[in-house]
Amino acid sequence: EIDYTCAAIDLGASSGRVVVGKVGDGELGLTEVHRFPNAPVSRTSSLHWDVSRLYREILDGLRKAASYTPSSAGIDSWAVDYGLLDDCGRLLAEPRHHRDPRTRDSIEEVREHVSDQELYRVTGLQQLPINTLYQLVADRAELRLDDARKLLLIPDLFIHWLTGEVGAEITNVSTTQLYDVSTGDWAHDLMRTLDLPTHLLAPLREPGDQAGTLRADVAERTGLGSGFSVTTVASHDTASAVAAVPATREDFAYISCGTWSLVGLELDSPVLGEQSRAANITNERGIDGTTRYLRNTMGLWLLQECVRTWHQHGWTERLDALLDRAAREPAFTSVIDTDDPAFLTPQDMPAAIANACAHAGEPVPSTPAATVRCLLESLAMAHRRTLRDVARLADRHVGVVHLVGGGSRNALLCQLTADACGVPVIAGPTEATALGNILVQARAHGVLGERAELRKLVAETQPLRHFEPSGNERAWAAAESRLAGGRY
Ligand code: ADP
Ligand code: LRH
Repeated sequence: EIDYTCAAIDLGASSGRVVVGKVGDGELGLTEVHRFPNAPVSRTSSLHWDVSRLYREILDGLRKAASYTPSSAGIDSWAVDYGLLDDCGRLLAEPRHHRDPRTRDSIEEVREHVSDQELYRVTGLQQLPINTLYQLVADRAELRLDDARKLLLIPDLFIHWLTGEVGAEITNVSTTQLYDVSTGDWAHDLMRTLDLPTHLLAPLREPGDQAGTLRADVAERTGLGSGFSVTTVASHDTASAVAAVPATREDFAYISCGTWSLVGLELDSPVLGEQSRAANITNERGIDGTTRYLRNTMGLWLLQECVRTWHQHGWTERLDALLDRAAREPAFTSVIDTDDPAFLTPQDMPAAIANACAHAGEPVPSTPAATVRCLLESLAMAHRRTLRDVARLADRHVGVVHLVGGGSRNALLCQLTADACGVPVIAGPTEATALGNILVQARAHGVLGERAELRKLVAETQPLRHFEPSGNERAWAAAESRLAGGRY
C-alpha cells in the first residue's frame, strides 16, 4: 500500500532528472519521468549554467509528473553555485559554473584578511576554489555587488521561480564557506571582515520545512494545480545521497560518486582540529543536524571529459565497451594524483592526464583504454587515501563502503575501490540522491521516522551489488608510495 507520492527534481552537474517516488510500508518505488543533459556553457572566457533551460526542463518534468498526482515536489542540485537577484528580482548576471576560472586569486585574497586556521575554525570547510565564498570575492571585480539584493543557491533559485518564496536551505548553505559550523547560522562576522554584503543572505530553511506553494502560472503550466506544495529537502545533492545510503550497520563510510566523488563519514558533530584542516577535509551538514565529514575528490569528471574529447575527435566507442577494455589493461601501469588542480577545467583531459603522467615519471598511456585504466585506478587511490584520512581523524573504524550515484554502475571502479580500500563495497543505488529527496519529503509528511528507517527501506527495496576486496594490499601500497610526493 502506497502512503505517499511525490516528485523529486535532482540536478546533477552532468544530468538532471525528474522522478516520481512512491513510499509505503516496505515499499519505495522510483519512476523517472524526465531526464536531460547538463553541462558547463562556455562564453569567451567564462563558464556558466544555462539556468533558463534548466528551469524549462524542470517545468516539463513536473508536467509529466503531474499525471501521477504527487502531493509535493522537492529540488536538490550540485552545491556552491548561485544566482544574484537585483531589486526587481531579476538575475544580475547569468550564474557562473564553479569551474569558472575567475576564482584563481581568491584564496590568496581571502588569506590577506583571514588566516586559513581561522577560516577553518569558523566554517569547517575544505579549501577549494569552487566554494561560494571564493566565487563571491571574485564577483566583486566584475559585478556591482551593491546592486544585488539576494544570493540564492541553485535549488533555492528554482524554488523562488516556482513559488515566489525566498530562502536558503541549510545543507547547501553549509557548502558555501559563508556558514558558521558552530552556530548553525550564516557567518555574518566572517562576511563583515571580508567586506561582503550580509544583506544578500536569505533566511535559513531546514530539510522538511515547507518552502511554499506554486505560483499561479506555474500551477497552470504544469497541471499540478494551485496549492501544490514544494517541500524543502536536503537540497545539496550529496546530503540527499547520504540520507539514502542503504547502510544497515554503524561502521559505514560512503562514496557519493558522480561528476565529483565525495568520500566520507556521517558524524554527530564536526571535526575542526588543525590536523583535519591540514588534511583538507570538510564538515558539511547532513539531515537531522548530522555532519558529513568528507573530502571532495575529482570524481568521474575525468572520465566524462576524456570521453567528450575523444568524441570531438570522431571516436564513437560505447562507455561499457571502453570500460571492458580498460578492465583488461595491465594493473598499476600509471598512477596519478587526481586531485591536482590541473584537472579542474582543462581544455583537453586526455592531454592533461598524459602530462601528469609524464611529470610524475609514470608511463604515458597511449590508448583510450590505457588512459581510462590509469584514471580509474587513480580515482580508487584517491578513495583509499581519503577513507584512511577521514577514519583516522574522526577516530572511526570503517567496515563497509557504500558507493552510490552514477559511479555505482561502473563495476571496474567499484572493484578497484574495494581493492584499494581493503573493505567490501556495496554499490548502489545509482539514484541515491533522488531517493534521498523523496524520503525526506515523505518523512516531512508524516510517513517514515528515524534516519535508520529511511536507510533500511532503501536497503530492502533497491538493487545493490557487492564487491569483495581482492586482497592485493601490497600492490596498492606500492603504487601509493609512487605518489608520495602527491598532495596528501
Ligand atoms: P552527477 O549527479 O554529478 O551529474 P551522476 O551521479 O549522474 O553524476 O553520475 C554520472 C556518471 O555516472 C557518469 O560520468 C558516468 O561515468 C557514470 N555512469 C553513468 N552510466 C553508466 C554506465 N552505464 N556504466 C558506467 N558508468 C556510468
Ligand atoms: C556533487 C557536488 C559536490 C560539490 C560539487 C560542486 O554534485 O554537490 O558535493 O562539492 O557538486
